[in-house]
Amino acid sequence: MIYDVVVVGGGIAGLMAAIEAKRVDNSVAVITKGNIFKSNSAMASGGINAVLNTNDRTNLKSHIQDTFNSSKGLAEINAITYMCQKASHIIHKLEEYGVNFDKDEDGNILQRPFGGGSINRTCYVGDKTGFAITQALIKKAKEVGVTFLVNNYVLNLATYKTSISGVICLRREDTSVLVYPAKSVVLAGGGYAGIFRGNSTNAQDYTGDLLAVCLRAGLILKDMEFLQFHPTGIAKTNYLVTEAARGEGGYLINSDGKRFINELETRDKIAKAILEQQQMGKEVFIDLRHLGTEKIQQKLPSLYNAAYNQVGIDISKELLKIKPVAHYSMGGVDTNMTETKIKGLFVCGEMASNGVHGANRLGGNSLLEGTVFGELAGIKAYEYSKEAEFLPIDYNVVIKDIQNIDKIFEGDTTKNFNAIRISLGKVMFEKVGIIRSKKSLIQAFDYVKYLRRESYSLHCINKEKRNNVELISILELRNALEISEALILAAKKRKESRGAHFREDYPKE
Ligand code: MEZ
Repeated sequence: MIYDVVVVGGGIAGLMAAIEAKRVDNSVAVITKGNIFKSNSAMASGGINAVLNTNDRTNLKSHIQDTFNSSKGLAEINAITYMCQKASHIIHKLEEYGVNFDKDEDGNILQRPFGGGSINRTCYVGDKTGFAITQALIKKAKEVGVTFLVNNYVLNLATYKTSISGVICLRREDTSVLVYPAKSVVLAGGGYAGIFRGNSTNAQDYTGDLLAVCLRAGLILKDMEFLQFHPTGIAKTNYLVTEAARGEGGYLINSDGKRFINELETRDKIAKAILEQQQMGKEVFIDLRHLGTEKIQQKLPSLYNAAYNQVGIDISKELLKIKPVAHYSMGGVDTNMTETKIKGLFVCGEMASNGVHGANRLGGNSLLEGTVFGELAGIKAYEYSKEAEFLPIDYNVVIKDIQNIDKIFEGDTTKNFNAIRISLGKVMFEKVGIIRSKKSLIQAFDYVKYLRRESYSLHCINKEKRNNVELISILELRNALEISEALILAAKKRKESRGAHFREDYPKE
């Protein structure tokens, strides 16, 4: 099982990278932790930003400027410019791959308004854009001959001197530790918003595994304090109420029936405004009734069904109660246009901190960033692999991983990993959530340190080697605690308020 290029992650960034890296004469594999249809990319349902006419310099400039403004000055203009300039090319490539963007009668791609955007530039497929793109990319990846290695959990990277030599994985099916040697590797494993379990749109296992892997490999994590809270999740279930609902004209109202913010402000501002309403004892709702059944069925069919099926609300007739939910990590592995300081290792998508989002990502830019930088990572990984050799694997690291897993199987415990996972999510939301302070961060830090100690005394109660869910959960939890610590440390250090990071003890930017 040797591949020229190994890509880790089956979301849009990873799929795009794999498609680009695959040529007739090489081998490319995508490793995924679960099944291939499960990724957070589908979560970005409202659309993907692009200025479609590349000659339109004014609107291209405004996309760059809006992205930079939203980042609160922390983004890197070169990276943003690259992304915005590539947007039109990416949309046409996605169309070629089979993504059927909504169009008007003349065949022009429709674009809806999104928060923080000075013009309508969000292209969409109803309210399931991320899902539609992911499906098309999976199909394309299969067509071009990418191999999918599903249910493989990455434990660590194998490096030789200053270069990548492969990826060390746990095969879930039988708990064996495997090494996948590769000439180059792309990591695109998503972010860490799932740590805020109970208050996150992310699946519960999106807790920053690969960031912890990178940290152990000596890479730097950057901007970890910037965690985006999406203003609107269904209050009871955390299901994402897409920003498209506000883009299409939905209102946010409180329990007095009053609107309290411009619904097309950036996400950081809206999330904070909602929290303030809640702190005043008010409930917050999204009101879509005035849009009418026809428009809702046409533009927001998935939301209509989800609200009805999950909480019994008919959004064309009733208000839907919402709350802000952890959605996206702006922080991640420090990269320079996908490159890292480990030669042959490229990082892209949500797990990368590549300078395009800064302190607050613009809605609709996540699918764009994932596809643009996924494409770039794939090209670079291919080019690197063309010139590179397979390098030796350091089996000391592999043996350590095997011993670590043996230890988790040996011994017994009365402690429950799930209870720790839930209390981590609760503490992170309460103390490191939308509003933070020195006091709350110190409390969270002490608690996370305590949980980290506890996590090292966890063992599998179930000793079965086939598909042991408990084992993966313990490994994930340890990574999540490490990443939580990084987030809290960064939040403690940033003694100011900026974008998604609000310190009540340092309210000024
Ligand atoms: O970019 C996103 O996160 C997105 C499009 C989400 C949404 O509300 O649909």
